[in-house]
This record gives sequence, structure tokens and C-alpha cells, in this order.
Amino acid sequence: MSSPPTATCLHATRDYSSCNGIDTLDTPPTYTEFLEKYLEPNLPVLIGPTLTSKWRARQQWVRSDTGKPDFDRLREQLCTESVQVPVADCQCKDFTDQKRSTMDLKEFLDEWETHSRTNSPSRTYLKDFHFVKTFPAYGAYETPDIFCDDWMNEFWTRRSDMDDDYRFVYCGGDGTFTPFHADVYRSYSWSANICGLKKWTLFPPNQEHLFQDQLHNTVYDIENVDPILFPNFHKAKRFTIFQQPGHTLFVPSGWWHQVHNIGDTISINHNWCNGSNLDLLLDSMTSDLKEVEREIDHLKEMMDSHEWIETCQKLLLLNSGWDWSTLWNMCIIVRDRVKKQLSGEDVSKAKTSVGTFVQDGVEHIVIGLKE
Ligand SMILES: O=C(O)CCC(=O)C(=O)O
Ligand SMILES: [Fe+2]
Repeated sequence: MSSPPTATCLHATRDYSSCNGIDTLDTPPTYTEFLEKYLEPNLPVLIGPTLTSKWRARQQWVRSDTGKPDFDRLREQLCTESVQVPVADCQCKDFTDQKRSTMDLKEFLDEWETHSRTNSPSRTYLKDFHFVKTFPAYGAYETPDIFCDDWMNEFWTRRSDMDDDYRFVYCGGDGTFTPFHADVYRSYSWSANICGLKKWTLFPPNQEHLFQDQLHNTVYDIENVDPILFPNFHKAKRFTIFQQPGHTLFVPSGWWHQVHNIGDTISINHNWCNGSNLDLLLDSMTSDLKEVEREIDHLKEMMDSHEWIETCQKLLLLNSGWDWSTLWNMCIIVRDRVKKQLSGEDVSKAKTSVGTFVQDGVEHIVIGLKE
């Protein structure tokens, strides 16, 4: 595929007040439609099953007679060797998340199948499983073209200092859920449902004051909100959708959400970013950095300016997983790739396309660094 056009505006104004529902499309939009109607305005969209119908995951992970996961085939194809997978205990809160641990994939599938057979709710949710990294040759799915301008996975899969990415599989029985959150670094996500039903409740940005108490703790479970701590939560604008098998949801940047699985559910999702939400990532990192600076303000006098910046960046990396150099290096990788793609092309075209935009993005970060 030739590379898709990228957004050209760093500071798109986004207005959510006129958003009264989530668009659903029977057939996938063209890239230009997706860019103009959803990516740049930062609005969600649910896309019908043609986008995923040819995927191996849709064809082989689900039994055609019951619509349920094909546990035997999953074990046969994925458990030839022992694989450790990350799981969350949905009944155990651990700070702002669920208690996490790892378990053997076969053990997880056996346990899940028992719950499924006996129609008993599950509490163990396999989540954030780096499927492509674990099974690089398997080919469970292909990233849809509209989600291919993905700087995060481009950068992370090319990094030699770190073995990580943002390409996940989620598997959970009836009753498993993901608590209320906005995605890491305010990245986008897309989530394709393979089987089961997923109930999503989405909250547009700019109403965080309604979700937070005076100590800046955020609501954990929107179905159990303490009215004393969060007296205004009910005022928050929200949209609920039920995602059917085969359907794909685009979750925009900074939209808070909670997800409940109804029946046995498998989904594939990626976190990602590009020129359309780089400014939101930058804002998110800037506010994380300010928080770090506030927390260690009492140490500032003891350090010279270089030491202060280094310490804050180290803590930012520890707390958020990113620091300025992460963001910078990601932009450089993308800029170099775009330069290569454009070399030999018409210079006037280069000036109005992503090359200039990425350059702007990098300069924007340099300004951020200087401030
Ligand atoms: O499917 C889930 O449980 C959570 C997915 C999610 O939060 C996302 O895709 O952003
Ligand atoms: Fe999410």
C-alpha cells in the first residue's frame, strides 16, 4: 500500500458539543473520509464487518455453529509451546487498574472454557497480550489501511533498545471488563471484535473535572460511582454502543471509556498516533511533566538546571513510559521515512505533504524542550 496522506494541522480545534451520537458505517470509509470526518475532528466511528471478514482470527478462532471461541483450535494453534500471557483480575482493584499477573495461555484457555461451559461469569481477563510480537508469522489479521499511519508501532517495532509495541489481543468471558480510563499518552485506539459482544461507554474530552475528586482520583467503575466523592459524574456527556462480532471501533484521542464483555469475547486492538493527534500527545506529556515537577519541587533548589531537567525526564519516563526524547525519536524516525519516500518526488509536493508537517511536529517539540 502507498503511504496514506497525513493530517496537516497541528492545532485542529475540536468541538465535541455538536456530537450527538457515534456514527456507524456499513462499509469502511476511504482514508480521506476517515481523516476528515473522524481522525481530525477526533470523533469515534463504528465500522461494519467487511473490514475484518477475511481475517484468519475471524475465520478460525470462532466456531461457526455457536459463534463462541473455538477453544480446541486456539489451543492447537497457539499452545504448541508454553506461552506466558498477561491477565487482569476483574474483581480486584489495584490502585487505578485491576490486579495484573501472568499465566500460561493453555491454562487460561482451559479455565475460560470451563466458565463458558458452565455459564459462570469469569474474572480473569487476558489483556494487553502482544500477539504479533509473540506469533510474528501467524497472520491473525491485517491492520486496516485507515489505521496504517501509525507512528507509535512504526517506532516501537524498529527500536533496538526495547522490545515492545502496542498491538494487542484481549480475551475474556462474560462479565470481564476494563475500568474507566483514557488511553495511554492520549493515543488513539482501534478495536476489532472477533466474537462476543462488547459494551462501550465513551465520554468526550474536556469533562475530566466531572470524573475527578478533590485529590485528583478518577472514577474507577462507572457502574459504581460514589456520589459523595463524584457528585457531578452523572452530568457527564456519554455515548453507549454495543459492538457486534466483526465490527471495529475507532476510539479517538483523550476520550474516556469503560468496556464490558457480554459473553465470551475476543478482540484485537492497537494503540496508535500520528500527525492528527500529536498535539494531544504533547499536551498529555506536558501535563504529566508538570505533575512530576510539582511532586519534586522541594528538591529543585538542590540541583543545577541540567540535573533538574534530567531528573524530571527520568521520573516522567518511569511514570508515563515516555519522555521528551521518546517523542522526539519517534518523530525523527517518521520524518526520515517520509523524507526517503519523498526523495525523487516533486519538491513542491513535499512542501505541502507530511514532510513539512512532521518537520513542524519536531520543531514544536523542540520549542517544548526549550520552555
Ligand atoms: O476491550 C477492552 O476491554 C478495552 C479496550 C480499550 O480500552 C481500548 O481499545 O482502548
Ligand atoms: Fe482504552
